[in-house]
Amino acid sequence: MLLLKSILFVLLLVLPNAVPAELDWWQNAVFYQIYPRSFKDSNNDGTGDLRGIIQKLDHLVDTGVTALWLSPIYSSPQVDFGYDISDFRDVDPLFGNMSDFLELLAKAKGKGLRVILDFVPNHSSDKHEWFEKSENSVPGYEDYYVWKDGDPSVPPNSWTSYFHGPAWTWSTKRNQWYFHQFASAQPDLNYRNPKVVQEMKDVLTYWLDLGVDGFRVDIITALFEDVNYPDGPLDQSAYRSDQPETYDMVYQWRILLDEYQKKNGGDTRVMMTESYADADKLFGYYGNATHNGAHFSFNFWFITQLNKDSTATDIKGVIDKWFNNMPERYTANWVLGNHDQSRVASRYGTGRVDGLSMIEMILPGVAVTYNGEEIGMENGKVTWSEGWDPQGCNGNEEDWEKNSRDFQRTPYQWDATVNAGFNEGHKTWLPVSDKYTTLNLALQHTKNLKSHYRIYQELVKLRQTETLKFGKLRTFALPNNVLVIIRELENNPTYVVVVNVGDKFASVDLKSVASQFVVQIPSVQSSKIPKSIIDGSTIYLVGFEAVVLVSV
Ligand SMILES: *[C@@H]1O[C@H](CO)[C@@H](O)[C@H](O)[C@H]1NC(C)=O
Ligand SMILES: *[C@@H]1O[C@H](CO)[C@@H](O)[C@H](O)[C@H]1NC(C)=O
Ligand SMILES: CC(=O)N[C@H]1CO[C@H](CO)[C@@H](O)[C@@H]1O
Ligand SMILES: [Ca+2]
Ligand SMILES: [Ca+2]
Repeated sequence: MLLLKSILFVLLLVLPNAVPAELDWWQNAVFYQIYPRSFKDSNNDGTGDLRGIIQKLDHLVDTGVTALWLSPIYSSPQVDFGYDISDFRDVDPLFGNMSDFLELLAKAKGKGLRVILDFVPNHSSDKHEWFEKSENSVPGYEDYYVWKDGDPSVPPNSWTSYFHGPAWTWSTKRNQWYFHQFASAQPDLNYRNPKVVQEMKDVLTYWLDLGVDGFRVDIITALFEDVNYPDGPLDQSAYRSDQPETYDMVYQWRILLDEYQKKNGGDTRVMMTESYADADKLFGYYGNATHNGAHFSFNFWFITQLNKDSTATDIKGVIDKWFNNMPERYTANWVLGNHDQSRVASRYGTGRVDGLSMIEMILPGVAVTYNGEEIGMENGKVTWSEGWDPQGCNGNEEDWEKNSRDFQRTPYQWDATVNAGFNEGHKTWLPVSDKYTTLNLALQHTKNLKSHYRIYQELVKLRQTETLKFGKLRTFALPNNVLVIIRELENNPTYVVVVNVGDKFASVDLKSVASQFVVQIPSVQSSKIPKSIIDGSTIYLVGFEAVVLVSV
């Protein structure tokens, strides 16, 4: 009894420091990105839709994720697959209608899933009513977009669109040029016009009123350009990306979200921003000394700074760089893929799929999963004539493989039935990968089978432990190309991820961490037995093997 009392006493002394306040719902969440066109086609027209997503909500529940982010579902001519929006307040008929969306929202919430919408503020479609009015100089709408006078044969400056060709298109209706960072069908909105600022704030409020849990802000970097649109052989990105006014707009949206919550109650409405910037520009999206910004700004460094040839030292470097630059009050996040990037399996090699999931999931903060990565989907095969993506199709055929983003957008591989279960055998908008008979969810779901999916599920579960929520982080890159990530928290088990980044046999000595470990989650190529005990002093790893261990 005395012993128990003294243990309790010690615990009480230690606990207040060791365990910080509970995390807010989003701070260790996994956000699952659904690319609606390719997820599930409920009506066999070849394109995924909202009713398809409703049918598959139980898959999300099964993964253990607690939030989904929908790529754009708004009315759109689909020039850039929904990122060209002709009505920010309605659902495209291709995906369903508003009642389908409301049903999706209610059913998702009923299953404990938060719903995040894509907010695409930089541009609208050229078919948006605002653009049509602006192009026709309807009073009040003249300055909704960026218009410049000039010679119809010479664009106002040398800037190029991200989708090839000049960033300017001549309007014969207005006899002026309009600016577009992306396709000419995606004219940039003019945020120096207070009416535009208010319109877009109203769009946010509109969806909040319908009950969404927050927004993922598309390509925030591009919002403002230098007011002079300077010409010449200059570093364009300095004038068209990450401008001071852009950060200010993010801070204004954050105020809107916070005030909305204050007024209407409920949980935090979250904002995440998309910028591929490096450290010097990126953290400004989280906020500054006096203002809060996004709850987190996507960390794409695994995508932009690592590849198939990266070593354990490179990976450790990217992780450490993040924490050395991020102010401590912010929440980290890790993004391995999305609909713009080659599939993880294709980018880093199929052998590294589980190791990367383990790294992403054991690190502190938010994890973001692009649909299909949980089963290790690979890039599909799409020929030049089958492709759709303007980034590929507007370029040359020789550059197709390099430019197109269609390969990572092929339909989700649900099972081994016709069209991978995406629909019932009708033509699909992009071809289904021919790998689907052996690479699909149903197969990986098989009981007692070791699979990318089973590993992913286990990892998501592990994130609920106190250690992974609050534990300190240590990282090591060993000379034999093995990466070790340790999470530890007083009075809790220590979790260690060991990843053999290379293809050579390797062994590691972890006895300074613990003399013995229990094997928690082995990668698919591992022969280690889950729940077995291994000695900390010599842990052998075959090429690419990865394993989550827990101290005993
Ligand atoms: C929306 O579409 C569904 C089918 O997906 C249909 O049953 C429903 O009647 C439609 N609702 C409205 C308001 O058009
Ligand atoms: C922080 O942002 C606000 C709002 O944009 C701005 O007024 C202020 O100058 C910024 N502070 C710093 C230190 O940059
Ligand atoms: C990851 C992502 O959402 N990328 C989008 C960024 O914005 C451009 C233009 O809206 C889209 O083409 C990308 O797909
Ligand atoms: Ca459909
Ligand atoms: Ca812009």
